[in-house]
Amino acid sequence: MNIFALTGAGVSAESGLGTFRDKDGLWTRFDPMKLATPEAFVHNPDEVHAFYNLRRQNLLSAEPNAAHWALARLETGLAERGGSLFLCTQNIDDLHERAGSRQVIHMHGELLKARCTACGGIMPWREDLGTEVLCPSCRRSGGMRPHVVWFGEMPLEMDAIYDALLGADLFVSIGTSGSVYPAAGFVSEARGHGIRTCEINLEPSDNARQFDEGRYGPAGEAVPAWVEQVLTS
Ligand code: BV8
Repeated sequence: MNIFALTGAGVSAESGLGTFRDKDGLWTRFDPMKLATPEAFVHNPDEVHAFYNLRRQNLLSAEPNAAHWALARLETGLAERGGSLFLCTQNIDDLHERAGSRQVIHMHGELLKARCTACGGIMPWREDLGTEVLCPSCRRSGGMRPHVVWFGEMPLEMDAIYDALLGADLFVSIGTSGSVYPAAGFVSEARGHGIRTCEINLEPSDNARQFDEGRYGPAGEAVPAWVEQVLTS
């Protein structure tokens, strides 16, 4: 069986990384239009850097949770049965990789990578970023930014994502509110191609009615239970 899994902030919530739209979520404390857009970076680079520096430091002290470990087991288990897991995450953390997932597509980029807007270089980055930081490749300053997709920017690897989505037997959406596009549109793409759909979330998302099946509860419990069922059925 070929499964396409889309994950969102809810899969990392039990690792202590904030979600965006929950009660005390990030976007309830910070304005995404002032911190997660290219315009914001041009007008307030120091504020944008401070926002991502804080999140990068939080990430370095976070650990994967049972949901991340279960998805890594699913990838191995499906491969052993001649199937595949295509893991597409909206998250910019590296918790899927740290739990052992080998194929992960970060459609909204990665917090532990930096990109130079002068030379286009992309590099691993674990320290704070700032306007004074020199690009290790071209040695210019002022152009280093988090390698993250902001609102209004093109998500990454969209061709590979749509190819995998339309070739899947099952589309499962895990820990996402279904409020950011184009990711929020994947479920209707899947349905339009007769692909079975399942939502695993703390509670029904805005898109819940578009799913054939819904499994609700904390990802750390609901995802391992679902993976166990897939691998033993
Ligand atoms: C783009 C990185 C053009 C930065 C983020 C229609 C079509 C196309 C575009 C648009 C459109 N309408 C509007 C747009 C523009 C915009 C958009 O969607 N705006 C929204 C606000 C309406 N989209 C864009 O700008 C995108 N780019 O469109 O380019 C294009 C179009 C088509 C094709 C190609 C190009 C770029 C969007 C990317 C923005 N960057 N993140 C950063 O992280 O700082 S978005 C940000 O929100 C996150 O990355 C995440 O991806 C996204 C969604 O958040 P969720 O992951 O769902 O988190 P949320 O808090 O919302 O929900 C958490 C869920 O978990 C909840 O349901 C909760 O119940 C659940 N939960 C909580 N705890 C648990 C749990 N579940 C299980 N267990 C728990 N313990």
